[in-house]
Amino acid sequence: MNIGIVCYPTYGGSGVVATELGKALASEGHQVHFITYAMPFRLDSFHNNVFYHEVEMPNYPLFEFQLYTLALASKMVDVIRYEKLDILHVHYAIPHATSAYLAKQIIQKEHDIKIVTTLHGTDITLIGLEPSFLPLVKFAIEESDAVTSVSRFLREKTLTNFNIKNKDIDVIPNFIDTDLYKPSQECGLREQYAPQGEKILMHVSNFRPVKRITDTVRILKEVLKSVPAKLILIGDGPDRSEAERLSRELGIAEHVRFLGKQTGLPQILSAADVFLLPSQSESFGLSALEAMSCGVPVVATSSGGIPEVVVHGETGYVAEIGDTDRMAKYVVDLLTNTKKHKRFSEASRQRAIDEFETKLLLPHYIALYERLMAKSPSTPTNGVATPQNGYVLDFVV
Ligand code: GMT
Repeated sequence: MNIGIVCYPTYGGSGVVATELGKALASEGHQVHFITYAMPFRLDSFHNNVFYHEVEMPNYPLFEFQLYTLALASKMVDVIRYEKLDILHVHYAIPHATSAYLAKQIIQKEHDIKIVTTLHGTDITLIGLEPSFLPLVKFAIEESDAVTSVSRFLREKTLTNFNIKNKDIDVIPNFIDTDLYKPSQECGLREQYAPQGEKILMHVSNFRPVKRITDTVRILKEVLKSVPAKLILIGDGPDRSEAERLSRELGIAEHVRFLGKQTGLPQILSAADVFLLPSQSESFGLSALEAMSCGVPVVATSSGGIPEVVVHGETGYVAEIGDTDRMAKYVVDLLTNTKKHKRFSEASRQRAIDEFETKLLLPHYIALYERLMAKSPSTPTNGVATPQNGYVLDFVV
């Protein structure tokens, strides 16, 4: 199949999922065309069957605000037309699903493109609910040929928040390459930051308010009352300076290390004893899954889809949002009970393999694409390309 993938290229879960999906599809022989404004950060090397189309943003003095939604729609039309896309899969509804709708309208007389929208999180739970976006998000969801969400929680939220009645939403959870994300020789991090054998708490995110990263500092403060420990924070974003300030105010700055954005996450995660995810809202929690796959138990909030990933009392613990004392108790419990920690670590790894391995979940996306193509009036039944409105479609069996 020829598949277009649209995503945010920056440090964030939806871009990671979209890029890993594209790479996995390409390795199965599909032609994958990424359409976005910058190279997705996980597309850092050459991959067969992967192409990248950059959205150009014209500078014009009259436009006080950038018109990305429109520039993206035009680029979509180009790629659909000249790369003969079968499927256009957009990740994160705003504004990608709207651009895709526009592109489909523009090209529909010559080409029957199928639009798949994957909902990831705050497009539904936060920013999508703003009056400036809500009607557009609802419309784009209803007009997509297929919609997927990354958790059951997000599916329910979408149906209720947007009052959607007649649309099936397939739940396809986030996935992980467990051969890449596995317990491994760590990268020397423990030696450098915990030389006295201190335990390591870790958190990875883009430090937006929704992640409540200051709660990781509060948890560490409590944990330090009973266990020598260090907190390693990976990533960057708006709440970093507040977390730095809080760690100084609480007198524990020497136990907190901010490493900024990093690559080589599997090795970094392998150095952790416990992963923290104290989010206010989390539709899935890909970073928790990455930690679990590396054999690191997770202590998190019970918000959103996290309990679909972290099994309380088996692969980690969940607590109420903001209950840092309870989360600290859970952390201490894991850090002071070697047998339990080992059991949780093994169960975490096993759950990643059994439930979320890429090889298990990729076929769900492929089946969805095939289902849509089978519905297409232009899809031939004999594997031979058919002209439609003077336009020849590629058909790959
Ligand atoms: O929804 C967001 O805030 C953006 C998105 C991203 O690009 O980081 O994150 C969401 O998508 C991830 C991948 O599906 C999920 O694992 C995250 O839980 C989700 N974030 C939130 O719901 C806050």
